[in-house]
Amino acid sequence: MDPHVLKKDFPVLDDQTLVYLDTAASSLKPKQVIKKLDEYYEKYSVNVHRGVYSLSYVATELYEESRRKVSNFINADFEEIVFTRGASSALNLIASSYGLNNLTSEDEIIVSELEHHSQVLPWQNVSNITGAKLVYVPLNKEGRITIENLKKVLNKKTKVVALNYVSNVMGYISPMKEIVKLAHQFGAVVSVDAAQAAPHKKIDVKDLDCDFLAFSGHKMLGPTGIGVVFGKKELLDKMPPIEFGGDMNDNVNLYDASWKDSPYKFEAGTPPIAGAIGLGAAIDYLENIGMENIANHEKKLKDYTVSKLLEIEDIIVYNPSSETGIISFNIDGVHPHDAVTFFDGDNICMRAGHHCAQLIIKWLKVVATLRVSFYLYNTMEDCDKFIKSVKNARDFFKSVGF
Ligand code: 7TS
Repeated sequence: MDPHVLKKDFPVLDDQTLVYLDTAASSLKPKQVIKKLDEYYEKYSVNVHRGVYSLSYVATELYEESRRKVSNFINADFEEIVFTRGASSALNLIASSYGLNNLTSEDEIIVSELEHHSQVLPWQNVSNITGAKLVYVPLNKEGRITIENLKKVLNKKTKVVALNYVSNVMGYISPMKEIVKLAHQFGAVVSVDAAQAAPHKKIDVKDLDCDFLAFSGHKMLGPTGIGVVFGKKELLDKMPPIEFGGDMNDNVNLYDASWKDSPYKFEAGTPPIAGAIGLGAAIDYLENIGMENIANHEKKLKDYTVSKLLEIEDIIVYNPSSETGIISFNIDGVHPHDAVTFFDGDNICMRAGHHCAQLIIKWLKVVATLRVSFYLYNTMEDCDKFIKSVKNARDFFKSVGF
């Protein structure tokens, strides 16, 4: 893959001075995806599953074809894919439907300080309502989730293990296959937050054997407003809906109603039709390049950039050993929000803050970090521009007494 060629697919990058290093927040969108969205809105922008006319059949077919693409993308079965509004609503669905209906005060839920708020807060809510105990797997010295530490907290009371596959702050890949295997030995179900994994690495839910998995479309070249829950069919079938309304029901009586089978019972109301269709186009684009090529490219950029960063005085990198394209760092003595404003002046987009993962920021004992995250459209030239800007920022802030 040649990122210089790929860049041309991304209209935002028509501004050739722009360096986009904030894919972990949201990726840019290629024209192939934008075209597919335009096509939906221009040619068949009608509702799905209800109209008995040709246009509605077309929209329904494309919406369901995207479900097929998503299921193939992660090696799930078609009925195991529920469309949601994003990873956050996907993770909330899992916790609210499975957690609130299966856990009691006798039970334990394992999470970690490496989680995004969207993974940990829904389980905090389940814990508060059911009385189930929230247990944190201790992180190792680097801030990683390890099997050794998981063994210390897993026990017969553990009913749920809810962890990230790739951390949005540290970029570490959790040993998910081993985590699932171990959790299953204790009879726990595993809910995987794959928001930072699905865009960057091949996922095979059958091989992982995870029970649930969630991700967003907008971090993987797709539109905003679309996310995915994968759930094993036997679990989804037993879980109640958490939203009620049109299209998710079968028979409705005065005081009760029955639901469609999963996944449809979880998709109340008009679903994100354009979002799903756009996500299908994004998956086509990613598969065309190959997930392994994308992962290798990002790792190469990250290794190069970390090695250059470490040559600069006063730079602290928190995750030099990360296996993915995420770098968290600071300029010693400089608040990340001041630094990021400097980078913006060089037309470099990146994020500063707690990245919606305050627990790991507290664990690192810092107020915030700067974060770079690479994707398939980033080049070595982007890395060099970024490094130059970091050097200038460091020199500037030191010269004014930071
Ligand atoms: N889980 C992880 C690991 C994430 O990184 C994010 C978003 C989410 C869940 C939630 O996804 P959403 O699409 O519902 O927002 N992470 C980030 C980030 O790192 N910077 O901005 C959003």
